[in-house]
Amino acid sequence: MSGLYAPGPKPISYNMKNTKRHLITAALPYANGPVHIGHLAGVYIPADIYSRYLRLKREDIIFICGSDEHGVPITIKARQEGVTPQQIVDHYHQMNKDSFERFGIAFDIYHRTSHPTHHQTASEFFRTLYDRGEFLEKETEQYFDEEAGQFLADRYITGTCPKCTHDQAYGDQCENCGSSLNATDLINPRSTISGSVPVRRKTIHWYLPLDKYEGFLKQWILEENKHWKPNVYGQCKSWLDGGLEARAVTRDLDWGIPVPIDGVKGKVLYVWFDAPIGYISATKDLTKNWADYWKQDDTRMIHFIGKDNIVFHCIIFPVMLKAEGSYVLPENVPANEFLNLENDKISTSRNWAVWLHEYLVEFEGKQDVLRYVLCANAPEAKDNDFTWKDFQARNNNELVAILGNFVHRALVLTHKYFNGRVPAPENPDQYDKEVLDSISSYRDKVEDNLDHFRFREALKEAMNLARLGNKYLADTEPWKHFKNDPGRVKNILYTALQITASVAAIIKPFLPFTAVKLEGFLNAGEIGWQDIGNTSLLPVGHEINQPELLFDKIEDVTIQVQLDKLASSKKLNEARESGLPDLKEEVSYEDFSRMDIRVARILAAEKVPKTDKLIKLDLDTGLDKRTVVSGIAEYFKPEEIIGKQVCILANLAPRKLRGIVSHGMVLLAEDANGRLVFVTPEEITGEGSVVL
Ligand code: B3M
Ligand code: ZN
Repeated sequence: MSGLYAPGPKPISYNMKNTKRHLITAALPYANGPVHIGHLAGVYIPADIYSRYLRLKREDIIFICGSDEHGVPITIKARQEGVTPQQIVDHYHQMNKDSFERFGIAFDIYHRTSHPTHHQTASEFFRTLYDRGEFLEKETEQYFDEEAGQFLADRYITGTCPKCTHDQAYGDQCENCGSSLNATDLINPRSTISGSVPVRRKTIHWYLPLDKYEGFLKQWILEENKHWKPNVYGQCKSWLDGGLEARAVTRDLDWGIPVPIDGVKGKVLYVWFDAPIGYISATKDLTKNWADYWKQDDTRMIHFIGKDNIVFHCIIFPVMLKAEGSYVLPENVPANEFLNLENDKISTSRNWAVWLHEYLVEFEGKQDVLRYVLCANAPEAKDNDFTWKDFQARNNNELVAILGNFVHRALVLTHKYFNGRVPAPENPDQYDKEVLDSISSYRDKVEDNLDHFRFREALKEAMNLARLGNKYLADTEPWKHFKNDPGRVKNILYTALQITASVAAIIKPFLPFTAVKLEGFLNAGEIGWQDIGNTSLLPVGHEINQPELLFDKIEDVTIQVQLDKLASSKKLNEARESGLPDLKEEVSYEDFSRMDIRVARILAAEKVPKTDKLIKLDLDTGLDKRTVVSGIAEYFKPEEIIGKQVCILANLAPRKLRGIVSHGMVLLAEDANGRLVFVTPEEITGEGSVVL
């Protein structure tokens, strides 16, 4: 079973029933970092479950995603790493695409917004609105970093949020209260490039007049979309109650889609203008029938997103689509809240996360365990917490003890008593019949929950079918009856095997890898969604394969490794907060060995006149006598250090300090508060001893 991938996307356009076609989108992750469990629980797992479910029902559905490759977060990352933005997006696009695929997130296409199709689609979209006079052209004053010589848009600027006073709000959004902001709203703005206080400069931009669409939005959301999730509806309502303003949809940046107006240079489309158009571009590159999905009224467009994206998908993008006029609007936007990790906010910069690409290596073959835990624990109505202990408990007590145990017992007993062949039921009793009759009701409950985006409940109902099987075997105890009543055991295993076959289908949207394995054990080909509840799915005499374990127990040591990893992130974060600098970049042994570090004795010491910090030292290095100037006067009195042995970097190129030539450098240890002590040999040793 190694190298097993989830069943991939099925060919599109089944169109078997005459129902709506579904256009399912999942937020395009920024290609500036890897995907973590917060993204998965919030967006990709529910979106994938939903898409798989619709495919299983043979609906006409496409599932769209891709990398968001523009915007300031990308350029900031590139600047930090000293590479080009294109190198950053190439790296993370490939990484995230691979991780999603290996994790069984079965997109029909994973596109990217640096793709020419997208540049063209987004430019045309802008141009249509521009030509129609939809935008306001305004000259305003924007913040400009004089040191960096550039305008500061979005994440290039931070300051205090005017709404909630959070002091790390960005120029486009406050992540604390979710408000969407203009850079000029920030209190105490600072440049994130140079740290300097920016000045204002005049610049021209194009604005989308959201205020003009307030009436439309109020009618469409507040009246016609009352069925949206309360968290989504509530956020939209508070936006609309607060009143909308025109929003700039262009920026003074050099990374992005150039503003398609003649004579305009150095300006690009705002990332949140182009990114959602990425859904359209992706569809174009997926199918030549793309317009059916985007422009026909019988399309059901569903956006899966996290709560920080609500305003963009419920207000701004719909206004863009409405203004353009030929596109459908979303039918629903089932946004989730946030997932925390071990009681703390997931954070990339603090390395407080479980990264998907690492999980896939460290928990090879256990994709479904994480899929299960993140769905069972999804932040559907409120923020929720992921803990490794809960991960372990859900694996051991639910996947192993309920699902795995039931399936294993049913299959192993069939091999033991009936040579792996489905036995013929003989006079089934009331209990057998009731159990078989109830199977289809589990499908109904799963469907009802999935239809309403209640993924946790849906998963619970799917697991309840395995629970039913487990309870049935525990109640009927076939292992006790085989000797005296083999006919009874035939009924029991016949029933248990039929449940198992339905289990294989009902878990498909949630646990696709496990479903494939289970189908393999049952040797019955693909079991369809409509087959759930069919009480003769495995015909009498059908031969099943030898089963393996579906799940194995996760031991404490495995969990401890993960907890230790988080503990080291915590320690590092605390060290940083206390003022200790980060570790420097790795050096080779050759680099290190070029440093000539020696033990020397201080022969004489005196303060350098007219300075606060400098002391002039005369040293005996064993090889020579020399002068070194050191910035230690705040911590040591010259007369107290004469005679001491210290370590020095002896081959540092001479430097002139206050007119004195310093030949080398005394080594000092500086703590988080800036206090200095000498690095000295632990015992007296010969001058000139080499530090290795
Ligand atoms: N890249 C923001 C995010 O990853 C953004 C989503 C775009 S969806 C069109 O949260
Ligand atoms: Zn705020």
